[in-house]
Amino acid sequence: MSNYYQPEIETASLEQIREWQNERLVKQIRHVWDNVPYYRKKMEEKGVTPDDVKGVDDLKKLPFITKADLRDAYPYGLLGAPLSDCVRIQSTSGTTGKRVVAFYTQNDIDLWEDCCARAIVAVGGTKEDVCQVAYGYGLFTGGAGLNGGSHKVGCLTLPMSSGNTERQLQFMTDLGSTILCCTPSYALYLAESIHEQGLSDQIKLKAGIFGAEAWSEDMRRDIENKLNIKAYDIYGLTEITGPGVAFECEAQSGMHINEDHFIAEIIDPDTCEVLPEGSKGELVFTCITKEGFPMIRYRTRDICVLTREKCSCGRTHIKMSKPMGRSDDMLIVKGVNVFPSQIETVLIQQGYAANYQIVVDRVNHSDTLEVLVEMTPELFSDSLGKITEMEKSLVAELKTMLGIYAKVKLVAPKSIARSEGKAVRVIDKRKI
Ligand code: DLL
Repeated sequence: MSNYYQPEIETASLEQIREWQNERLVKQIRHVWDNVPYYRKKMEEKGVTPDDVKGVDDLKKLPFITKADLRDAYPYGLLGAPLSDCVRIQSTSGTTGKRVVAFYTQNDIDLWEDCCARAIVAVGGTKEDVCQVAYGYGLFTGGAGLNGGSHKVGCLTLPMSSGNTERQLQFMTDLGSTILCCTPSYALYLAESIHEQGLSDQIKLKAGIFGAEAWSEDMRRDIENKLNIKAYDIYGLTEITGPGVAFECEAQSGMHINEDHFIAEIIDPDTCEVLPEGSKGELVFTCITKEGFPMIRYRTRDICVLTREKCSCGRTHIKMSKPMGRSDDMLIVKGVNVFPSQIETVLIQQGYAANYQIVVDRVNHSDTLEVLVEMTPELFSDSLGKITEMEKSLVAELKTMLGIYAKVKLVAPKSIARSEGKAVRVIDKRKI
């Protein structure tokens, strides 16, 4: 068993976890008060001083940090360590507004890579594995995080980055990759390409670590069947480190949050009230060990549920559900809340792959919803003369799921533009 299964940490008692969190939180709050004027000002505005924070129970007294704060403080206003102690930046993949730039000291990189190493070990990774990292490298955190984690576990690491599918498949077959790390949409794309090229017999993959975008349980099953592997979820965000903030274990029922580094809360996104365990709401993180970019009560906008139920893997750290959407990009179409994951569920249940694009527009003051759905090659070759019928059937299923009419257009396999990184699922023309 690798060093990066850390039972003394990962299976610690709740009392022990709280003790670490209390001690580290108090230290972190004192540190930002003394060293980060932006935080001090926010705390002063709320009438809180470090003396008011004695442990996790006092977290709720502290102000939240949002993306708007990151924009205000861009680029250096939230630095928690001297710039000369920072050794790296990473940045978000967002296309609008200013990018988020996060700073890392060497300790930050170490703890981040430890978290990713834990994720790899949790899917059965050891130094005998060949780990193909097909997340983007560069400013995006996916490649860097899993690459570092893979090194720490001692896997043979293939730093492929995303894209160049031919090369991915060549290395995967020639070097016998056993673990694949990439976005779930790219995993599906690779699976389709493997199938088309008749390479299934030459693939040695046993597990995949997929995250960075929303994917449903149906999509998990689809990937598992197509690649004949176990598919595990991994969650994270640039502001908090990157991938590895939380990861799935063999139980595949929620992701353990690395609670020795991050304290998680769930709040009501409208009232900001802290909700009890088991409630659905917005996830908020506080970094208690990070130095360069120590986020305090950062509002992720991701909607999920936290549970501290006993896990069959033995880990005691609290679990988060798959994000069920975002408090800010949930679509409201004709007054109805629409989550892309609902549409995905219908498509997969109807035998389509999760390759789709949702286009929302406003015509004559009324919202329109259109779903472009890529056919699988099998459906495509079988579809002659049946397209209208197939589209009608999807319209009916979507109406049942969403409660509103969505126009459906079936398109040829691989005709929806793919970034080969994160899939562009939604085009909301009303905002342009
Ligand atoms: O996506 C970090 C990452 C890389 C996670 C590789 C997992 C694997 P950002 O680009 O900053 O960071 O985007 C963060 O992506 O707030 C979520 O909305 C979404 N997200 C990340 N992981 C998942 C997941 C990386 N497993 C934003 N399921 C987050 C659903 C996810 N959404």
